[in-house]
Amino acid sequence: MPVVWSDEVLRHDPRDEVWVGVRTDGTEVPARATVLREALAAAGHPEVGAVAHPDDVLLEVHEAGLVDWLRTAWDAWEAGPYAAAVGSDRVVPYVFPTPFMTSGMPWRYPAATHARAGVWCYDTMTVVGPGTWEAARGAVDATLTAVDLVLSPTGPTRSAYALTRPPGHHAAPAGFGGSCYLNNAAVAAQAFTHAGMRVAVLDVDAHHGNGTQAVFWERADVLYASVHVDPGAGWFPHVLGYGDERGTGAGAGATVNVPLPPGTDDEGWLMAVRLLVEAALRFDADAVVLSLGLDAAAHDPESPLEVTADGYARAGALVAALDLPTVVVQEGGYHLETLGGLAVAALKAF
Ligand code: SP5
Ligand code: ZN
Repeated sequence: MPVVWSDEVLRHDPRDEVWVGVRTDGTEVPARATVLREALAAAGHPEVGAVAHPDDVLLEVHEAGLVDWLRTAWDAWEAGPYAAAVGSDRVVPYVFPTPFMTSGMPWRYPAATHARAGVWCYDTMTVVGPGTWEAARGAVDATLTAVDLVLSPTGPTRSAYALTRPPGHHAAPAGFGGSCYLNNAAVAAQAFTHAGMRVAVLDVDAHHGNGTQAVFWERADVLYASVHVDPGAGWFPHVLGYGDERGTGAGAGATVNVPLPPGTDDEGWLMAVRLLVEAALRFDADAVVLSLGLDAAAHDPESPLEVTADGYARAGALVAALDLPTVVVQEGGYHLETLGGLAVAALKAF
């Protein structure tokens, strides 16, 4: 299975996250990509370089305002000048100008970069620094290159893995967060639809992919199906990912959520993965995007699920058995010591 790689993905380093007012070590670190790359190479997966792609598919997934802000935020922060005045070399929002703040009164786009950040970013953990844009955009290029490989009529590959970082599934059309900036999986699915395909996005990250769900909420041609820790039990993204969210309008029934209680292990998790695969079959999908979060694993610091490497291997086998053109997109997974082995296990069956 080709592993699509871009050096750009290493350029984003959150360094710290502000979580509930506490400055903690960043979890979504560049070393994640390095350990994944090394483990997949050692397992014999060939590497393919990402090819630059234009913005067109990206701009079908995200509003231009979000993309423009991400592209320019770091330069604006430096030009501020804020870096010295504020004493931070990362852009972190502190005001969130929600509709509840303006209560129907006129809304203005704020002038300060740190206020604009809160227009587009919905949490305090997803900071912008030097290289954040380049990494997120490089991950999109890696994703689109993986789609090209799978769609190529002469290509020898029916599946490809995009080693994407930062991850993407929490990034919505006009709002980003959860360590995500641009939605790689949604870009892959949208690219497949240009080939006239019906697409099943299967999301096994420990967290609900609220961003991907938002992109396709009203779409009949893309199924979004996710297994994740129950947001109702107090887990990120807190307000979405409940079992009664099923899509609306043309997309009614094309969203499937299987929330699981904290502590769920292989058996319960794999039963849910089977439900996602069955949903893809019922949907009559022509292509699959697998949002491969490895943070459902037992040792992961960001989730309370208890999946083993064997569980990931069996989940990969269930998805591979669909025998459809498949792009695997890397999402979360933060335990550096086990991350590589989990990825190798998940891809074994492809
Ligand atoms: C893509 C993905 O897996 N995003 C997950 C984001 C969830 N993070 C929310 C909770 C963050 C709490 N982190 C505490 C430890 C910080 N070092
Ligand atoms: Zn996650």
